Amino acid sequence: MTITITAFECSPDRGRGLARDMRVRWALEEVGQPYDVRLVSFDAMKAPAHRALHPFGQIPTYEDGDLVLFESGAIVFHLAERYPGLLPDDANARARAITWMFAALSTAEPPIVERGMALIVERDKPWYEARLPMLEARVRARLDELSSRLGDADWLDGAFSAGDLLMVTVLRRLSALGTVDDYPNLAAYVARAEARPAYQRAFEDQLAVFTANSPAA
Ligand code: GTB
Repeated sequence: MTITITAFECSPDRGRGLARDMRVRWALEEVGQPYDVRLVSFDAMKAPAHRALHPFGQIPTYEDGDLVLFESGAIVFHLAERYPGLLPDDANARARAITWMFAALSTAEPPIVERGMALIVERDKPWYEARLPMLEARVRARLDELSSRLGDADWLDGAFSAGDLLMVTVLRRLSALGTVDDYPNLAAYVARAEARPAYQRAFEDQLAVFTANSPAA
């Protein structure tokens, strides 16, 4: 049975690998599992057939035989548990890597997404300029802390793990703003992850979807 995930038919990120199917594609490449991608339109995402897979009508989803999952973090965790390559064998190191997965999604990602969403949906609102310094400060507080912890290490806790995979996808959400460039060790951390062959395969695959389906192609 081939694993099938869902992704945007035409991603609003224009192939920059920022939509959350990217982290699932990358994890699948890291663990060496082949997969199919079912592309969905915004309308299809909200239709009953897709909502049966994803209660919130979003991408990505994951299907493997009888197993249906949603939430990119849960999918990456499932892959990391089922296949070798994304979590250490040592029990304590594994627990720490899982901690970094949660840190990426529940501590680092919220202020970064909030900052990005403000740019997209609030830029023309009267409160945008007043709110911006607070949103920026929240993002930078997290980046200061993450940068301090990473120091000059390659990865967050020993070998590359699912924690790094998720953290890098979160940091990449800031790429249009250039904020991470103010933190040389975090910029190098993201570049190190992006140089991984598994990342590059995943990135090229999602970009190929955008290129094929965009009107300019
Ligand atoms: N918590 C869920 C998860 O991690 O899986 C969040 C899933 C989610 O937000 N999915 C988005 C979606 O389906 C796509 S990734 N949105 C459609 C909808 O809710 O109706 C979010 C995303 C969208 C666009 C960009 N971008 O353009 O840069 C980046 C990320």
